[in-house]
Amino acid sequence: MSVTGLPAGQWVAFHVHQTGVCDHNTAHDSAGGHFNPTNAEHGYLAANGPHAGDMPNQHVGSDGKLETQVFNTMVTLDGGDNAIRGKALMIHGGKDDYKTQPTGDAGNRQACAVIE
Ligand SMILES: [Cu+2]
Repeated sequence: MSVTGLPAGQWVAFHVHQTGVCDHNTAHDSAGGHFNPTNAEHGYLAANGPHAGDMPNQHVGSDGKLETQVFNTMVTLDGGDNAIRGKALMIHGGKDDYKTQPTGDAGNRQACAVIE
């Protein structure tokens, strides 16, 4: 994945959100909450977490560019309750603290894309 124009030089949260609708005019609220087919708590540090859509924070370069590969074993592309095709990938303006419910206190929604 390669994304440009992000908040430069900082950690940002990265999640799968449950609805594959990215509406920049409403700050991507259209994408709903985190993808969470097992009704878990949010975060790697939560006793009953994480959400299937939780993924590690990512670091954006000083040029505002993020290039990364993330392997999430809690989801599949197609088939089953944990399939994410048609859901949304979201990058936030702040980092995920891996424990605050239900969002990790990750800040606003900077970038959104539908998984095809
Ligand atoms: Cu998110």
